[in-house]
Amino acid sequence: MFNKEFLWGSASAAYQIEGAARIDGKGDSIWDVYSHIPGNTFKDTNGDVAIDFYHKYKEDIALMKEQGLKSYRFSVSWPRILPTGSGDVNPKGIEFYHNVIDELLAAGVEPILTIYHWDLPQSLQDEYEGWEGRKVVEDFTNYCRILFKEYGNKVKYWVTINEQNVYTSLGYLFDMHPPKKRSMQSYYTANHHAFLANASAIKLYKEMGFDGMIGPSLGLGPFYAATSHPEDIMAMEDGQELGNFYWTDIYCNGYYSPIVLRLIEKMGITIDLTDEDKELLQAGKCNMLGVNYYSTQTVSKYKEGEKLKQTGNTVQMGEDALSFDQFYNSANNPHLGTTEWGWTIDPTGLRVALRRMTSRYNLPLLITENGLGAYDTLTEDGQVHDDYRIDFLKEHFLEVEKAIDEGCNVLGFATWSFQDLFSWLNGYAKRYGFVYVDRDEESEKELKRYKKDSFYWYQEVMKTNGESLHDE
Ligand code: BGP
Repeated sequence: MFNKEFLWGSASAAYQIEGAARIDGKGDSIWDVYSHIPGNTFKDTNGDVAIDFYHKYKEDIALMKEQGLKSYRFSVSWPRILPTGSGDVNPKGIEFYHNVIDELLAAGVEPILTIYHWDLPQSLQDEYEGWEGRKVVEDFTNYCRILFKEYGNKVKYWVTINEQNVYTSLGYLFDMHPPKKRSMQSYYTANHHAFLANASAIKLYKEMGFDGMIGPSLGLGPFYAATSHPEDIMAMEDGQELGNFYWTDIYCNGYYSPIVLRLIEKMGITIDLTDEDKELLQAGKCNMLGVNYYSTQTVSKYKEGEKLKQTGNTVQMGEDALSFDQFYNSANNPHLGTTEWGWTIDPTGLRVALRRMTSRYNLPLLITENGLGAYDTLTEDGQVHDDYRIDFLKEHFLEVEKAIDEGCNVLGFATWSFQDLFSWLNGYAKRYGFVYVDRDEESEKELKRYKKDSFYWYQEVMKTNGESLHDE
């Protein structure tokens, strides 16, 4: 059973929806620059216009109200608030998010604000290599101070950093996101600074006297072992340590686990972990963990010549992308099907994720992303029959209900996404929304919105607080 306060919701991110990339004083983010370099994104698409939420937010929020959405997770663009990352504030940026938040509140939709969803100000990348520079901790904290001061009395749910694991992996190991590097050392350095920035933000939030829920969202893919062979079980253990607990232990316990520290050291990596850092990590523990869940990861012990090629995005990683082969290797899971983009579909994996997090940390969990990326077809009479999306979400919701019944404290579920939006590496072809946005890679057309079948289905789920999930 879902309790009456359950935050049924949906999510998005600034760069993927806002557009208005270069107006009203906004500075460039690393994505504004990166997506304009040919070859970096699918069909060289970018978020210059995206779905123009910047101008259409009232229309979109009216649709949220019509659907009965209880919460909406969106992110603030750092360079819209601070065009050069630090220094002068852009009043138009501040005003825009006040407008969005006020509109949401007036529509009865609880705002869930993500502070950082990958659009770092380009100036900070230029000045000190972005996340690789320690100064990012100070600049991020300063940016947070502005947001807390402006919006802290209106917003009760804060996601500090979105999927630190994903943007650092894609940006520093796989060479698929900015800054398009391939360096294990850079990866761990950038992560260390992101941990400090996250902790510093949470510490500040508490110091400023706010009592809302705050924490990061991890891209949480629980690890499975390919077989019951003890060597595969050890591969899974290493996978969990390096691929899940590395992040969650620091966020929730406030320290690096000794196993992770040792595994990192074995790779010849040094982390500049000072006594002050240790204190900060302790002082900045989250009081809620955001869970972005798409699929599980099956691993086995690496054997020469059996390296499984990673799939999953239209833009593929290079053959020589860095990996954790010495500890574990991706394996196929014969029990699971995949999406049209090769992501395994595993609703039970979400329950596994919630259970593992609860038994390890016993913290409130907020599902901040989950959804199905698919090709949708708009019919001549303006409909989208996305029964596959309904099936996907229904299965995941039912597993969450079981996890709650088994003792997990789940605050809400934000599906990815409310509207169709720009997919970082897949242009506009891979759609996730309840609302179809009529545009493609070639043309923005009129960016008209259409309600999909899933829009009405989710409306009923929310209206009945999940009861309708059990209808035949
Ligand atoms: C998550 C990101 C989102 C979103 C989602 C779907 O990792 O936090 O921003 O993009 O994945 O990913 P994709 O668009 O690649 O299918």
